[in-house]
Amino acid sequence: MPRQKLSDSEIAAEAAKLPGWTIAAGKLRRTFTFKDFSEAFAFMTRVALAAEKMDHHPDWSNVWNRVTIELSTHDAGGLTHNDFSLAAHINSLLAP
Ligand code: H2B
Repeated sequence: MPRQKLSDSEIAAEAAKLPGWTIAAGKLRRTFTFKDFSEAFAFMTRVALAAEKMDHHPDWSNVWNRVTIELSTHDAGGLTHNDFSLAAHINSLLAP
């Protein structure tokens, strides 16, 4: 049930498996810093394509070389497995 809201203990267990992300105001959050704007925007393009494929979209902002991503499931009003799946996928985009 990917869009079922997770409990606090489920969130803690999922978050422990997800390097780099924090829980802030009920959302998963991570800031990524790149060499310059082109690299930041290239990353955003890759995330956008993955998000569209998953039909699960980030709340995000970009300031030059920085991209801040917040994930939550709007339809569920909280965090679901979809958020953790997208976050793990975003991490995998940056894996060496
Ligand atoms: N993205 C996120 N983050 N949360 C949602 O609840 C959501 C979404 N719902 N992308 C999707 C689109 C929904 O609106 C469509 C109709 O499937």
